[in-house]
Formats: sequence, structure tokens, C-alpha cells
Amino acid sequence: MSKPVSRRGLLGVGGAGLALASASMVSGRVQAASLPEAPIKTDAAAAPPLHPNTGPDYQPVYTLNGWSLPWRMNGDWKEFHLIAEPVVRELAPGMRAHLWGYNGQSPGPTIEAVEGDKVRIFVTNKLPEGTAVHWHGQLLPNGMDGVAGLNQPAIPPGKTFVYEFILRKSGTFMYHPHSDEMVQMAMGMMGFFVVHPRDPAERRVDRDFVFLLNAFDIEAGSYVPKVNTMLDFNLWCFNSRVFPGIDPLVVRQGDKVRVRFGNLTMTNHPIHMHGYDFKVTGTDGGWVNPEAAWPEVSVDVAVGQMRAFEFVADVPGDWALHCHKSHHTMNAMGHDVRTYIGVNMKQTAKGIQRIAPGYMPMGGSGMGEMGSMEMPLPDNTLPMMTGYAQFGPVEMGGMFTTVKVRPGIASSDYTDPGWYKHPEGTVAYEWTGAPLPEPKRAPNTPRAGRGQSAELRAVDPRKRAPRSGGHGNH
Ligand SMILES: [Cu+2]
Repeated sequence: MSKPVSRRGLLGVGGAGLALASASMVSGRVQAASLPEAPIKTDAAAAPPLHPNTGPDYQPVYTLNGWSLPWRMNGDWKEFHLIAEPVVRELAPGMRAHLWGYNGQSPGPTIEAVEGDKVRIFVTNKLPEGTAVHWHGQLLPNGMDGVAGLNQPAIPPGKTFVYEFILRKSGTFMYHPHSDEMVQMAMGMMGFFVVHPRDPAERRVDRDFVFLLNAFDIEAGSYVPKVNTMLDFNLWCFNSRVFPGIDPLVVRQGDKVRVRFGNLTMTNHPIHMHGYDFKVTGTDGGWVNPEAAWPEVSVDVAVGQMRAFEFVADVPGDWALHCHKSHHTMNAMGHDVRTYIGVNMKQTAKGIQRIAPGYMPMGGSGMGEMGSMEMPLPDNTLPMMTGYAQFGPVEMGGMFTTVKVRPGIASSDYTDPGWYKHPEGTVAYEWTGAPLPEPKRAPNTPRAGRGQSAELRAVDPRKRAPRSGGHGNH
């Protein structure tokens, strides 16, 4: 159980982790002589799962494009150290955002611990304003709940506060500020908090993926999110990443897989996975009893909620996993772009090009063409839809990734296996026989009581109705 020494230079004081909730709480005053080290990670490559080297064993989670926060044991307390600070986050190759986060990243590192653990979390504020951390979903003493002003004073810039509580139950939790909350969450401050069951065999899975749903409004060519945006965000993220920057969920065929996510955006997200049906096994409030877990292929997660679903990965392939709101699988786009479907843009374009020589007509036959178009973009701006796969442009951005199921992957291996090699004869293919003759169309059905087909025309009610026409009462 207690594995040798340390990771990242942290000292594991072995064996102490078995202390249970029955051990008496100290009176909220730290006995430690020194602050625990606060590891920092600034790149967006996911760290391998962090196996516990002290305390009870568990199967660690895999945070997409993220990592788990190392800790130290101090007596029977598990001590973590979060630094709230400005960070630079690459949203996808080609775009970096200037955000606020924890320990070098947005979202902050995932905190993992075990049911019954006594956790002491140091929070140092390196932001230019006060903050506080709310442990979303945790059952804890009121004074540890992190609502600035209500449960504690805000942590002033430069100061460190200490949170201490016992993890009363296993499940899926989050942490985020509860102090100037709108601004601080719009800037990217949030993290995942996973509490593992005391018995590692309980609800055991082979792979356990976590990500937060978050959103930013960053104008083309700029770096800092607009913090007052309420709904019209333009970058929809898993863990402050957008497709094609989001890690695939790499899975060995036959693995039992859990996917957990929490929603800290301003709208709900129906998260949809292809190729499988799955069971919803966890919500904000805890685990669903196995006999009550319900089947879905999309699970909607409301603002502030967490969901976990599970499946056995028995079918290999590259399966899409994405938000089903189609605007959320797009990168920065102007929502005031007009719809030109059905318009012959060629004629119009000639006129416009006389005035604006670089003008490119778009949208007359849909917008898919944008997926393969190389257009000049402002600096630090991602194309609206991007990302190529083996058959061409995927025409998506935002909240989209893939579950890559392959046989024979090592249990600790999460490296991208590349695109799926389809067995012969299992890919949709082009018909090359005789073309379809003009299809027979059903004749228009006459409307009841009328001997003629209806003609519909738009009428401006401010003007007199046209003299003839098959509508109106006259
Ligand atoms: Cu969505």
C-alpha cells in the first residue's frame, strides 16, 4: 500500500494515511512547521495517473490535458497546496489565453483523496484580488465551505488560508472560487476533486477520465477573456482546451471505463458518446445504486452539476465524444454571420470584390468548406472549425474529442494510438454504379376544401394585400 518515497520532491510520510475519520480533528490550527511544497505545471500535456505512494490505495484518474496534485502526509492529515495565480493556457496549438488558475494551469490540478481521509488544503492567493475556495459537493463544516464573506473572510492577495475537513463520502466533486465568482470563473479558476472509495475494489474501473466543461469569450486576436459575458461565449472547452487540442480518451479494448465531468459554464451541455450506450453511475449527490443506474447515449449536465457514466469498451474504433449543442463544437465564431444557404454568392461577390478585393464568398452551400479553408486569421485566433482526421477535415472545434478503443494497450498507456485502422469492408463507401434517375415525387396534396394547391407568400401587414394570390380571406 505505501509505496516508496516521493514524486516531484514531495516527502511521503509513509503509513500515516490509514488514519480514519474517527481520529480527532484538531481545532482548525495547523501543526505543521512549514507549508507543503506547491508543485506547478504549466504545459497542457496530460500527466500520467498519479498512483498513491502513501495512504490507502486507489485507482487514480486521468485528467484530460491536466494532472493530479501531489500531497504530503503530516501525521494523519493529507496536505495539499493550491496557488491561485495568473496562468497562460494553450487552448489548442495556435492559441494561448491569459487566464487565472491554480498551480500553473486552468483548470487547476485534480485533487484526489480517499473517503475518510483528513485533508488540509493550503490556498495561497497570488491574484491581484481576494479569493476563496468552495469545495463543491463536499459535506464539511460550514466554516470550510469557502463562500467569502459568509463562511470566511476572502483570502487577501499574498496570504495563505487553510481548509481542513474529513472526506465523508466518495464521489465526484469540484472546487472553484466563491469570491468575485463571476470574474474568477470566467477567467478559468476551477478544478476537479475526486474522492475514491475506501475499498479500492468498490466501483473499480480500469480507466477513469475526468474533465471540466468551461467556456471563455476571447475576441479574435486577443488573449484575455471578457469577464462580463453571460451566454455568448465563443470558446467551449473541456479543461480549458478545444478540439483538436483535447486529449483523446485512450482505452484498451475490454476495459471498464468511467468518464466524469462537471459543468462550470453558464449553460447546460448534453454530452454525447458514439458507438456505445452507457450507464449513468454518478451525479453531484453521489453514486447511483447499480440497479438504478440508467442507460443513455447522451447525458445532459446542468450548470454546477457533475455526472459520471460507465461502459465496457468492447468495440474498437475512434468514437466521437462531444457536446451535442452544435455551436459548442465550434471555435470562436461571430454569431452575427448571416446565413447564405441557397444564395448564389458568385454574383454578389463580384460586386463586393470591386470594393473589397480580398473578399471571399462563403456559406452559399453550407459552412463545411470552412473546415478546409486556409484563411488569414488574426494572431492568437483559432479557425472556427478545425482538426483533421484520416478522412479529411472534421469540421468541428470546441467540445469535441474521441474515445480511441484499441486491443492490447498496456494498462498504464494513454499515448494516442493514431487513427483507427478499419477492417476491410467496414467503412461507408461511395456508390459507383448507375446514377439515381430523377426520383418520383408525390404530387402536392390539395388542401381540404380547396381545389387548388396553396401558394404561400410573405405579406407585409403594413401594406395592402396583393390583389391576387391564393391566401388571405378575400
Ligand atoms: Cu455544450
